[in-house]
Amino acid sequence: MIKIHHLNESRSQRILWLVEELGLPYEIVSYSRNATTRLAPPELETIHPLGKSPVLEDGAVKLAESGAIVEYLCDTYGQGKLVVPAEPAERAAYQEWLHYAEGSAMLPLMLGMYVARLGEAGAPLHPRIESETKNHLSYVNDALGGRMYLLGEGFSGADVMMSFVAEVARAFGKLKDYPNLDAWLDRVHARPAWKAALDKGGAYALGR
Ligand SMILES: N[C@@H](CCC(=O)N[C@@H](CS)C(=O)NCC(=O)O)C(=O)O
Repeated sequence: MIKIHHLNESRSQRILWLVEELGLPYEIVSYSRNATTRLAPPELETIHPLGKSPVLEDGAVKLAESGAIVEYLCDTYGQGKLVVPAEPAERAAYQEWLHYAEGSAMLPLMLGMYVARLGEAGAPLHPRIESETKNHLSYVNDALGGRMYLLGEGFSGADVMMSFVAEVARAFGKLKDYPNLDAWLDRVHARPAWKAALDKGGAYALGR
């Protein structure tokens, strides 16, 4: 059975959501962040050297990067349930979203979170972080213009991957100027599988 190593209030929530979308049986192994540092507990390092979440186990497969996990789950179990493009140009556009979420869009948001801890010492970095955050949020907002989901009418792993970007942006109060992105996040939060995953994943302040 699929096993998901899940850290509370983290990116692994979207993997729980995806397996709910796919209607798969799965087991959650839960870990709690340190209340002070917000870091993962050391037990996660016994599962994978990086000590991060999510980690997915499925038979001989063990994966510790969200984009790879989403691609694997959609390719293996997604046919007929989600949009999994096969035509090369559509597949390339889909994969671009899968990589873009963690490879580019999360960077300014994470930098904003870390640099905020520096107080005044971080001030010289704020303009660049702010302009890059706008750059990425505008790009995604424009891509969603007139679209229900990132690939069009059909829900896909691209929406799952990009959801965390929008959630973090919303948690920092940054979605107000991006109505398409804001409305899309409401749409994904309204999906029954999203709600089912929230009930199973425990505390997740980002999504509520
Ligand atoms: N790019 C990786 C990031 C993994 C990651 O940084 N996970 C965070 C949770 S959102 C984590 O485990 N943090 C705890 C720690 O670093 O101690 C992915 O998307 O899977």
